[in-house]
Amino acid sequence: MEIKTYAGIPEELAKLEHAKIVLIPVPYDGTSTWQKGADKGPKAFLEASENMELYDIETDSEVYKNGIYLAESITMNATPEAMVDVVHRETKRYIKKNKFVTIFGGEHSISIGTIRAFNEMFPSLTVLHIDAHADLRKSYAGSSCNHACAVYEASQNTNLIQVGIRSMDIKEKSIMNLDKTYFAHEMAVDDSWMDSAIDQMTDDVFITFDLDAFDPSIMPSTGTPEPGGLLWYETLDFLKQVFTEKNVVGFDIVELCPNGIDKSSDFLAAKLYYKMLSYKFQDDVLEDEYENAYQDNTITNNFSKFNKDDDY
Ligand SMILES: [Mn+2]
Repeated sequence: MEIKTYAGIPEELAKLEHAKIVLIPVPYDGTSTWQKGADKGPKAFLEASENMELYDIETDSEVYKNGIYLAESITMNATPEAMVDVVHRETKRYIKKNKFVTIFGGEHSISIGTIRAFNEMFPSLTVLHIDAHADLRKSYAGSSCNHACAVYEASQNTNLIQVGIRSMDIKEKSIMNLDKTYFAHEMAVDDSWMDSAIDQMTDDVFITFDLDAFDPSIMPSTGTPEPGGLLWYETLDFLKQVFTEKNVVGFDIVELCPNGIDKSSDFLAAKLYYKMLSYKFQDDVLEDEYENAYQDNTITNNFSKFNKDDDY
């Protein structure tokens, strides 16, 4: 991948030692059942991010100034199990460095590795699973590391809360905890699901966000689009509450399956990622020494998506 820093941020802000945030791309698409292409997700996401303005109006912040380290992409694809092992190991390695670790897939099977890492590091973990699909199969197509099994392990050993679900196999009912499942058809007519879901969370929350949770009208670029999904502002409203009331310890975003014609989905994914970071760090005041160091730097000082000569 020719992209050197996340969103083209200055290199000083992209160094691992100073960055509070780590982004791990996982361009994996080994087990998807229908449309292929989630392996192209990270590249499309990073390209859209480069063309996004980095001041967030709503939080009045520039979260990239906390530093975002773009880790090397995880490209292991020998077997689904080998991929999950590497994702688990790398995610855990960066959590241990006290970074806020984020992962961009790739298909949803990568989350088996990310959740396993966070669950080992945070003893009473809630996994907030936002998705059109239940993903609760114990195994599928001969593997327990298939995308259809993304949160089976989490259902067994974390406090799993599922939001946006509108497609599943009848066999998954035996595994699903209905008290902690928010179905899309119920969410559409009653917005009390937000408070109810948050009430059921422990303090430490990991979010695994499958982009097909969104309505295909705003997010067509996913492998298995399902009608009746979440819209933009209700999703942000919910996420903002979760980030405000809980300690979100990390998140992954999966299943961007870009197409060559319509780029709007790539931009939605880029914006979603940046919004989630903005909510996470909105109350953090940047340390003076960082601010001062960067103010001395002419490159950073003039950093803008627009031409440096533009007047304001
Ligand atoms: Mn899904």
